[in-house]
Amino acid sequence: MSEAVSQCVMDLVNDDYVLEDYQSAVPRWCVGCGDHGVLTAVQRLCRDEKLPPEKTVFVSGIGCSSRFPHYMKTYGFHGLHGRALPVAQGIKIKRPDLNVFVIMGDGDCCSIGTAHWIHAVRYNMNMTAIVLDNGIYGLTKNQASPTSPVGMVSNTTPKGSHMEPINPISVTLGIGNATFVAQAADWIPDLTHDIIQQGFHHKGFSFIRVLQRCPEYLGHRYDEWVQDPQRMLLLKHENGLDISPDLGRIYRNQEVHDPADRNRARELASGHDPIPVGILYRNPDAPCYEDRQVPDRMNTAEGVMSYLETEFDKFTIKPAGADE
Ligand SMILES: Cc1ncc(C[n+]2csc(CCOP(=O)(O)OP(=O)(O)O)c2C)c(N)n1
Ligand code: SF4
Repeated sequence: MSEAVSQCVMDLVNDDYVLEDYQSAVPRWCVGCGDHGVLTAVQRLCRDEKLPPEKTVFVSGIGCSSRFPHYMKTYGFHGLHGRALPVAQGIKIKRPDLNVFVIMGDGDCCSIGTAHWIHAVRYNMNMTAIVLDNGIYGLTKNQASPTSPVGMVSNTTPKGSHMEPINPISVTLGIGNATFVAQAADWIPDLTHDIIQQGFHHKGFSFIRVLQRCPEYLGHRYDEWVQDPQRMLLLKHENGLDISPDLGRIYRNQEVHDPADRNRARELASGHDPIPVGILYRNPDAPCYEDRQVPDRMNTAEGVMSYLETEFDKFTIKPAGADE
């Protein structure tokens, strides 16, 4: 059977996927951890988009949230704390055909991984980065992170955190090359699914912050917003999210926001109450880093030979007058 025919047969066989095709190990997160809902939203997205598991890779650092790749029946790379993004970039540059997702905690992305975060936004490679922001170091059992709220008592802030947290979406919007910035909340799973889906379809680097509950160490952080849906501000637009009637009945506080409007996105991002959720900013026209690359001639034996010959030629001692 020719390669083209066998690929065609594979495509037919894999035409329909079910959730089980993406479910792997049983998650070991605490009961009530917000990561569970995000995992399900992402597995639904993979099914809805019919992503071939063998063409999909989840990359993470270290943290509770970074266990994510273990729970996906796709390729995965559970790397080093703070280093998920450069690993994902390496994968994408060599295998642009893969669907690349990056999962980070707030410590992972906004503390030790900050330099990689800024530059990944700048490179604008085509991948979907999700930050599960619980405002705490969960895996290492309760240390303050850069997104911890003022006053939060933890092992490293026994008298309460006194520093203002950084706002990951405001920071990302401040980077000139940002092309997709969104915010979701784990307790609105349908919306989280839709936002990540839009990020997946964006050609470029999608940065999605998910407000995530950590009942173990910061249990009541979002209680007021969970209990009062009107304190969430849903952003909708014909070029953004379409809010379903069911969701709209519960979350009536909505704003029509054009994701092309970066200035309004910045204002919205700094809002804490109500908390904005949806697509804050999108620029679909910026070039991706990988599209700017010239074809890599070092990928083939002929390419390597021709490169070496060019280089060796520079050192060839030519007989006098040979250049004339
Ligand atoms: C280089 C390095 N520094 C520190 C650690 C210890 N460490 C592991 S996970 C973690 C923080 C986890 O917090 P976060 O990234 O917010 O993820 P969460 O566990 O809350 O999901 C730290 C400090 C490490 N593994 N490697
Ligand atoms: S410690 Fe917090 S973030 Fe980690 S699994 Fe438990 S609830 Fe989730």
